[in-house]
Amino acid sequence: MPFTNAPAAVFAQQNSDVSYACAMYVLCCTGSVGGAHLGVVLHFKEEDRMRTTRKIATATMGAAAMLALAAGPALADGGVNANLKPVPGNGVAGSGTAMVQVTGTTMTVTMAASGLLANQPHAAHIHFGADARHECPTLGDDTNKDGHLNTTEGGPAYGPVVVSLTKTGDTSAKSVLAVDRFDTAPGGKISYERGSITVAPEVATAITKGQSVVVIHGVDYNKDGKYDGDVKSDLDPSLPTEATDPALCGALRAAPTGGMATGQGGSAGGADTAMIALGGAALLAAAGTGVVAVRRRRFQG
Ligand SMILES: [Cu+2]
Repeated sequence: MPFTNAPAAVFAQQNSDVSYACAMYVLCCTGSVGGAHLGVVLHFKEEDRMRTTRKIATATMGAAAMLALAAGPALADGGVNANLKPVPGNGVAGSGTAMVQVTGTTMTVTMAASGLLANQPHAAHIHFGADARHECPTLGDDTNKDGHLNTTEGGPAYGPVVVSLTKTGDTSAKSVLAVDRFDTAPGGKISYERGSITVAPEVATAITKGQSVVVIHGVDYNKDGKYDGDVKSDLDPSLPTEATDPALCGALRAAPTGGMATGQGGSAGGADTAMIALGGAALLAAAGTGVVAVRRRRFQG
């Protein structure tokens, strides 16, 4: 006994890997001590292993839970942006960008555009309708076939007004044509920023989900530098249709940079979380299999 135990004791002192020393001890003692002792050592090892596995599984599931919690608020808060492009048929050679940062039911809107009719009020809105296509209209929406798209014809694409991007005062749909409070595009350019715009929770959710559309209105079909013509506005018959027809349009989608992934990236994040959760389950399953295998060996042996 002293002869066989001595190397194991020395080895244990030299080695911080206790489990390896323990295995060495088992090897050294198997012959002299017998099967009973080996069974006890294996039992301890099995308990260690189960404890370690439980710790790993708990840590993994904890991480998954934390990721799930982190993913929760990201659905309510987030940034979306849009490239504003000419509405087909409406003769505007312009472009622009819009960004909306949503925090709860409050948001900040930043917008820049150029190529608009200069020095005339341009109504601008965020449109959303649950039944809309959440996109900009095409000439396929020109139901009266006059070659232009008025605001109503664009409705199936972008839905009704949910936010009026006024410079001052009310920002609700009530201000849809508050022409004295919209940007007048000096030099054909709009540079707009407004914070603390509040919306209904369902609107905030729709915007962060990438379902809303920015529309800047006001065109000049006859290129005479003003809103005029015989055709009346579909929104307000006291105005010419030039004053309200959509000029630039862009769907607000999840921002490609700044914390939020693209629309598809967002769901990929959810998949990652699910995969980690699955990994935890797989680990638990594997641990279960291992424990069963050890037990079988013990009972068979
Ligand atoms: Cu609009």
